[in-house]
Amino acid sequence: MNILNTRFVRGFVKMADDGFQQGWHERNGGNLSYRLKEEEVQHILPRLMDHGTWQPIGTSVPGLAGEYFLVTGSGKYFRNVIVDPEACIAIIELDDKGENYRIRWGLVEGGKPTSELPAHLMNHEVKKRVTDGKHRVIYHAHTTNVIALTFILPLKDEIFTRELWESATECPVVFPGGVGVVPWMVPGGRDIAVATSALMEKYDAAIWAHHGMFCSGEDFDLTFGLMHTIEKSAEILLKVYSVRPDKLQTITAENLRAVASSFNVTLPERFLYEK
Ligand code: 2HA
Ligand code: ZN
Repeated sequence: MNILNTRFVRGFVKMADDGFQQGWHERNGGNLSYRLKEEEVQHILPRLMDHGTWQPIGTSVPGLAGEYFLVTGSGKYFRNVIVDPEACIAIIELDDKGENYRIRWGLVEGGKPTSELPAHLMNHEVKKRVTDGKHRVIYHAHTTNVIALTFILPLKDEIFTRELWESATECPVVFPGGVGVVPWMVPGGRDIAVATSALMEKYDAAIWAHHGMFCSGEDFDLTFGLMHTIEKSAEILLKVYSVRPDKLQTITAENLRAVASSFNVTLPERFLYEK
């Protein structure tokens, strides 16, 4: 099957363009990865190249040994993914230890997978384990309003989660587990990957202070929707704080508990503290 016509490549390309249209991917900002299903790999196997050389991932992900991923390319622009996917994205295969990768398709003009490959793969490894293989998408975007909030709110999971839940009624239903926050760190390496994947044990979203956000999900719609919901909530909150230093009224802890019981979600008590 022509790889460009597969459902997962089309979904990936659409999501990259959706993110660009939102303004979250200036220049080469952001990156996206998808863990292929076994049957998707089987379908495209005859179209993959077999001569790529093995390269170190920069970390070790034994839980993903032998898996295939569709990833954006390092230095490639989200803006161009829809125009020329074969030049901007790649399918990579991991070796049997989860320590090296090789390119099996894409990046036809050269290049390598996203500079955040360690963070993507370490997040995938955690999410594959804790969701029993359900989560397949990891998405990193430079979400403007979330980034702005990291300059004005304390960098604590409890505070970001509560403030974001309070800013739009559907938030506690969309991310009942809350959001984690990684303090400012150098991007692109193993350290920030370790810090982010530790948060992915309990959250589906992790904010990188002064940089952006990582989201994880089962498919493209859910993962994009999570990023979109959190960023919109941050936009509302920032607008509120731009008009006045405090809120005249808000969604209270009691209101949040009522939403949780009505929508059958459990909100961890540590986010429902008295103010
Ligand atoms: O440039 O977003 O975090 C890609 C990135 C690095
Ligand atoms: Zn980034």
